[in-house]
Amino acid sequence: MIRIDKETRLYSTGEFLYPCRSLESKEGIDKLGVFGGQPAFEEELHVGRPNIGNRRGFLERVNDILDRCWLTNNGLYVQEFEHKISEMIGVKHCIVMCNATVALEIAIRATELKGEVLVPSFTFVATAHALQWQQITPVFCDIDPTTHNIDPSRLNDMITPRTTGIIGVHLWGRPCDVAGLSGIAKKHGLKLLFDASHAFGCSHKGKMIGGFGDAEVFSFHATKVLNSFEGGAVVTNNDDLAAKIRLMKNFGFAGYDDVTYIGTNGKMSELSAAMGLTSLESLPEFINVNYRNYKQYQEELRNTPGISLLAYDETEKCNYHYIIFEIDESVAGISQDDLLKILWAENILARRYFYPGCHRMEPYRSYFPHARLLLPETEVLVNRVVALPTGTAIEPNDISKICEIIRMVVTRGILD
Ligand code: T4K
Repeated sequence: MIRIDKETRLYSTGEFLYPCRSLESKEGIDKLGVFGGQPAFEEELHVGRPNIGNRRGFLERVNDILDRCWLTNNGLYVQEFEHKISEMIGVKHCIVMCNATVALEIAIRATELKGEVLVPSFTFVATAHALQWQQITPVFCDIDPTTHNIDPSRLNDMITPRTTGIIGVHLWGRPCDVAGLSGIAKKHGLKLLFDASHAFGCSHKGKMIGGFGDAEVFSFHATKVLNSFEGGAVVTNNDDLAAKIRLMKNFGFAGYDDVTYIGTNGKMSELSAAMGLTSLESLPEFINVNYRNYKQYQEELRNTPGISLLAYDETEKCNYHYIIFEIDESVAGISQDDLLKILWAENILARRYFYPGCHRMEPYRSYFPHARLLLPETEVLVNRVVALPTGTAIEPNDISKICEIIRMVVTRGILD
């Protein structure tokens, strides 16, 4: 039920209470799902519905796997997937794995990180967990508010005798300041890894992401631009490191009875590799759709007060996989949280990635209760970022409807 109080100019429904510019401007607002209207979409729209490539091609590969009765352990499809990725990225070695979290853990172990490692807090929690899982302390560094990536200028003050490495995250597929991070790593003798989970198919200064630092890690999770159901990969140009990682992801086995390292089971199955190869064939098409969506969102949200869509550098290769905007509550007149409630009530399942920052998640919140004092930009950004639905499951009409709702909420009505 909507209640409109003419005296106070407040709209309210249950937990919502909004100052209203004028009652004349309410047209359409009372139709919103959050005020009891029909949701704009019958079915839920997700941020990252998986891209499904050529179904027939995939099923042929599945049949082939079953016919050959080779299901995992460095099968032919895994080898082909690795070869194709190396070729595409222009990197010497690609070792595919069961997911990016295990790939990160193995890359961290193989590069012998220990003690403390500098990471952004504004990332998916797997980046931090991959360290803590091995009793290595993630030391959270703030981000540059314009790039959303780790800010190299803050790192020097955070390096201690226990620091052994840096993990940069190419958030949203937008590259870190690679030169800045490499300079600091070199100066202090630190290892440099990149969590490139979002950045498959992206380039930096004309060079494909995957070839920077000591190693980089991709994710091929279902929700990523290229998916293998679950999956990930470490890519590196370092021969020794690659050999070690290859052993580690297979329990450390160098031969049938010969274990040379402590290892784990990080292997990718043939089924996943078949999906990965099928996705790879359709990658240009997926990226085209992402680009189309991005341009449409850009056009339709242009000049919406308090809403700034994150821009990609179109002179570089880019997968355009995340549609991200920042909301400035003081201009938009509505908070990130309330906007999300409105969108969810329309079945638009927008997300506030990566709220509230790793430093506010356990165990880090308990370990470092004052971490937020060193993370002012992260603290602001987690309350501003919203990810919108995109990918091949979203149609141009859907985008128009989503943008219409955002524009209506922000510009017409509910707020002072
Ligand atoms: N580093 C970074 C920077 C990362 O972003 C990630 C993963 C990693 C490391 C670790 O990579 P992996 O170990 O996962 O390979 C998702 C993904 O689960 C996660 O992989 C991803 N980052 C993160 C950014 O997003 P959520 O919180 O969105 O929940 P999830 O996976 O339940 O997906 C919800 C979305 O997808 C909705 O959009 C619903 C839809 N969905 C999901 C699946 C799995 C489908 O429609 N079909 C599906 O099969 O985490």
